[in-house]
Amino acid sequence: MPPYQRIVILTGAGISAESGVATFRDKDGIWSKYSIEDVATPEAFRRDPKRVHDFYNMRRRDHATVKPNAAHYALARLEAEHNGEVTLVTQNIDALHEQAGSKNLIHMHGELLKAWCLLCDGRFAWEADLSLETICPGCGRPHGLRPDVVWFGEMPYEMDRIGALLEAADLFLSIGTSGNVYPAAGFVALARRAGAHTVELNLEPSEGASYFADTIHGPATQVVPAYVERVLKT
Ligand code: BV8
Repeated sequence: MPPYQRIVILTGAGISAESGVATFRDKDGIWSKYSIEDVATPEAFRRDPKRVHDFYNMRRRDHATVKPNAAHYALARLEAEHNGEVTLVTQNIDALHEQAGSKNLIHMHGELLKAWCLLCDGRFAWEADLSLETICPGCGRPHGLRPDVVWFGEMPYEMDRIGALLEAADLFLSIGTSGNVYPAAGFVALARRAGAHTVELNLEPSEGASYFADTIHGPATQVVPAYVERVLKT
C-alpha cells in the first residue's frame, strides 16, 4: 500500500449504526417508518411544518442518548496521526464524528444539532425541540426556524470544495453508505477519474460497489479500525 497524501472519506448512516443511530434503508430503517415526501423535502415543511419539526425533534432527542463507536474514533485517529491530508465528508447529520475528535469535517447534508432562521439567515447550535413558535435567538421572531439539514431537492453544502478535494485525492474511502443518494453516490466516479485508489468499507455491497477498486465488507467497528491501522503503517 503506497503512502497516501490526500485522503477523502465519505461516510453514511452505516458508520453510526453500531452507536444505535437508525440507518435509512436497512430493515426497520427510517424510510420504512416515514416517507421522504412527508418529512424530508422543502415541500413537506411548507405543507406541514409541525410534522417535520416532530420528526427532527424525535431524532434530536434520540441523539442525546448515543455515543461515537470504534469506527468514528478510528477516523479521528487517522486524521490526527496520518502524515498527509485527511478530509471527512459525511452525509450524516449526527454529531458523532466531531464527538470522536474529527476536525477536518464537512457535513454535506447539514447538522441535526443546528437550526437555521429563514427570516434572518442566522444559524445556531440547537439541542432542544424546535417548533414554529420557537423565537429565533438572532432576530427575536417566531415562524422562521427550520432544522439546518439538506432535504431532498435541496443543494448539499460545500459541493465546490468537495469537488476540488475529489479531483486531488489519491485515496477515496466510502464507509457505511448504500450509494442510493446523489450527488454523494457519484463521488467514487469523480475520485476514480482523478486517479485515486477507491475502497468501499460497508456491511454488504452497496449500489455502487462495482465502481470501487477494492471492497471490504463487515461491521464498521471491525473493518474501519483495521483499515486505518493498515494506512497508518505505510
Ligand atoms: C440534489 C439529510 C439537486 C436529512 C439527506 C428529484 C428532485 C431533486 C433531486 C432528485 C430527484 N430525484 C433524485 C434526486 C436526487 C436526490 C436523490 O439522490 N434521491 C434518491 C433517493 C434517488 N438527491 C437530492 O435531492 C440531493 N439534492 O440532488 O439537489 C439540486 C440541484 C440544483 C439546485 C438545487 C438542488 C439532496 C440529498 C440529501 C437529502 N438529505 N439527509 C436527514 O438526514 O433527515 S439524505 C439521507 O440519505 C442521509 O443523509 C443519508 O446519509 C443519506 C444516504 O443514506 P445512507 O447514509 O447511505 O444510509 P442508508 O440507510 O441508505 O445505507 C446505510 C448503509 O450502511 C447500508 O449500505 C448498510 O449496508 C450499511 N450498514 C448498516 N450497518 C452497518 C453498515 N455498514 C457498516 N457497518 C454497519 N454496522
